[in-house]
Amino acid sequence: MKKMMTITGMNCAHCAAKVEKALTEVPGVKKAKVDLKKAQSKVKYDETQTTDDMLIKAVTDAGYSASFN
Ligand SMILES: [Cu+2]
Repeated sequence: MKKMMTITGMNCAHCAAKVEKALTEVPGVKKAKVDLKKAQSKVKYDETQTTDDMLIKAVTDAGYSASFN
C-alpha cells in the first residue's frame, strides 16, 4: 500500500534524510521518499505489518510532525 504523508518541521536535507530513515526503519515499510520542498513523504508499506500510528510515531520520535493527506 502507498500513502502520502505531510511532514512538518523539516528545513534542510539533513532533516529529510532523518525522516526518511525513521520511516524506513518501521517494520513493514518497503520504501520512504521524502520531498523536502513539498514537505511530504511517499511511503510504501505492507499494511498487514504497518499501521498509520506506527508511521506517525516514527516521524514524531525523530523530532518532526506528520499527518496523512
Ligand atoms: Cu535540517
